[in-house]
Amino acid sequence: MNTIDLPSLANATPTIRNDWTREEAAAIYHAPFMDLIFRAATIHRQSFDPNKVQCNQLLNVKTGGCAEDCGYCSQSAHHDTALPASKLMDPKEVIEGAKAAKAGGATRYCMGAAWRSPKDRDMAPVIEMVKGVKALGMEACVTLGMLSDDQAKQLKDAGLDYYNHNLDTSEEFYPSVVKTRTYGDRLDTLQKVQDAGIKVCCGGILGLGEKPTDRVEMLRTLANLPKHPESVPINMLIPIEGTPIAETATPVDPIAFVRTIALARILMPTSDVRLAAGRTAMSDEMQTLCFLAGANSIFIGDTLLTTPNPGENKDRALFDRLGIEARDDLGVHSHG
Ligand code: SAM
Ligand code: DTB
Ligand code: SF4
Repeated sequence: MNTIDLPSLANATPTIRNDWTREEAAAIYHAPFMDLIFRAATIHRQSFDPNKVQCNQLLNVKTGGCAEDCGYCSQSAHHDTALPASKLMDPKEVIEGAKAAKAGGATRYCMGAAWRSPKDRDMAPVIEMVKGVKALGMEACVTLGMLSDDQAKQLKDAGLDYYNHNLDTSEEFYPSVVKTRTYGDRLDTLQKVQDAGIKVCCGGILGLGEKPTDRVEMLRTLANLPKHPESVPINMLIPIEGTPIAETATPVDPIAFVRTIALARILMPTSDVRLAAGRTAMSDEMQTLCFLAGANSIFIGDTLLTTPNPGENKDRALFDRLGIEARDDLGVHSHG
């Protein structure tokens, strides 16, 4: 018996809603798997070419020593993870990294700094990085922690396209994951970023010990924001020795992971849904189901921030098996 509405293939207009109820979102997540995937794949095709995947590359521009206590993170100063802390990188080196990423097929360069929030003196070098990436014709994304309105405006003026700031899980479960800030702090920064006119990249992690309801509620919170985040990364926990969550976490059921991707696609039909961290531990078949369920974006390259990623050869082989191509957001090929 179908428990969710199956969309007509003829209906080519996605419906954008910001009023999803708990019950509606939960019913979609728990629907019979075949119905769920069919609905998500149909909605995916209304806005996207299902054979194209958007490619991002990450660089950690400031590693470790972070004042926040996120229970999953290798970079928190609260955990003993054997990751040496380093200073903010020289913008010139960062721009060299972006050039290499562009040559490797990335259209967006995402720069992460392990900060609770940037200090005012950090803004000039970060702005130089953003301008350098933009000068290469790439999209620029940064993730720097909490921002003030003025810092958001400075980043917008520098040409920043996206700001990444994840909710990670539900409001209810959040205090079990992070104690040094609140869900409200997170929502505040998201609002500042949206107000400054920067696109929002916001998603979460599965595998923290959360319940299915926490996954559903996180996505419902994102979908019920005044404006959907343009980019929604869904990470699978990479267990890091020395972090509290790695000690208690149990592996995520791949089918439940795919359900979460499908729910993100259905609730936010025109957003890019990213199959983010954790792909080294996923089979090709699991990643394929994620693409079928509406994931249309990945991180490419050998490393994420501090952990390994599948790398170019593996991803090229997977794309070839599936007939998937990198999405040409920069119009490189159309200009010959
Ligand atoms: N410091 C910034 C912040 O927290 O907003 C940005 C960097 S933080 C590393 C970005 C995101 O990476 C986190 O919100 C989380 O979703 C993801 N992440 C961090 N460590 C992870 C891990 N071990 N496994 C999977 N995802 C992880
Ligand atoms: C996101 O959601 N995932 C990325 C990016 N946004 C910044 C980071 C993944 C980090 C994985 C763990 C690591 O490499 O340290
Ligand atoms: Fe710091 Fe971000 Fe890691 Fe949290 S996830 S400890 S804020 S770097």
